[in-house]
Amino acid sequence: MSGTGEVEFDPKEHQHLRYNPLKDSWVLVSAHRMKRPWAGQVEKPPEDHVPRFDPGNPLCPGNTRANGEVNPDYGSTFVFDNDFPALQPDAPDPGPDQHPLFQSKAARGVCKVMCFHPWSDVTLPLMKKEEVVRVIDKWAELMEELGRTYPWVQIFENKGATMGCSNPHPHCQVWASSFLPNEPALSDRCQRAYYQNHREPLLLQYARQEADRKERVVVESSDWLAVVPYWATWPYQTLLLPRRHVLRLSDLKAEEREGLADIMRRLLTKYDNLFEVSFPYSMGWHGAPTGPHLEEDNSHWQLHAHYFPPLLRSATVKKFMVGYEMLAQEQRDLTPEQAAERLRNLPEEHHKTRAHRRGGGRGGEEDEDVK
Ligand code: H2U
Repeated sequence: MSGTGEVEFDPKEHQHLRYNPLKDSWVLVSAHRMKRPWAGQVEKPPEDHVPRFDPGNPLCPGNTRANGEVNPDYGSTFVFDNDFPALQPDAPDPGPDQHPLFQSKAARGVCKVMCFHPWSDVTLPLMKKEEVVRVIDKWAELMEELGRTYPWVQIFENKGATMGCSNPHPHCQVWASSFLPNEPALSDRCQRAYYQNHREPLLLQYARQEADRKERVVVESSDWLAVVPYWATWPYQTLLLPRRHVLRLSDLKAEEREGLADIMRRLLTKYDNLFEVSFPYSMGWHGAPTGPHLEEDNSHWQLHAHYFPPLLRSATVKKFMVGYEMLAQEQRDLTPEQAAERLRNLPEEHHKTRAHRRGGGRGGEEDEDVK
């Protein structure tokens, strides 16, 4: 089947496929679907009033965790071993099974939880820049420490109940594994193949193209770039990456870490301002594999973070990745350019700070501390 040739193609009106070079897969873009009325599920808006300290919250300073350990009275970041780890260092090998349909392998590792801040009522965009730099330094430290032996260290943050986050305290998780998980393994293959064909890292060339084309840029600085990728699946998905060729978080220089803290705060402030809620998402870092791969040539890799936020139309209507996405392929409802434009045009002052400045904020003493 071919197009009629009479109507000029408009990505906002005409469905089409876009290629994701990091996953070697296609996404169906059908922006005209945003016009349909919504009578489906409505989420509960994210909790807006979180107490700064909750004596019952196991992530707060001085509180007792599930395993009976008492948290120190920490004043910055705090890392502890997950009391319910999905990966443990000493699991035995599953026995061999010669049948190709019943394959298994050993899986070992460690799972850590990292609190970003002693207060439960702040999130990264509401933290001071130097506090965010401390989070980045700790990420880099964990990456280096766990990456000495483990081939993959996944740093990820689930934010908001919509993304399965069980605790409002600002935190992320770090899982180090004895194997390269599916997503980074696919990304590794794709970046390697691109590098072999083009003699330049895929994401370095991509960042340069996006910086020139501008239409999908959300925020940028001399060192960093955040775009809604051309192949984005989630409505307001973004890709955050350095402009310089950097393999891993631990390779970032001090000034690049400061720049990262800045751009993260700008991006996440825009996210929160979009629907004036603490924006839920899952995010995580991808960089060159570690452990035994540290000695290999990983020039095809470029460090980057993926942000996958589920909200689509409002604070209460999210995108469902269900029927077609599960059984056929990923599909999105507004173009990445439309999403980028919306985010780009939002103010860089957090709506809570603005409300506080205008005297209409949450009120009370705590506003003193909204940065
Ligand atoms: P999530 O909200 O992203 O699920 O992270 C919270 C993690 O904290 C979760 O993995 C761990 C949970 O296992 N946790 C502990 O290790 N100890 C506790 O006492 C409570 C929560």
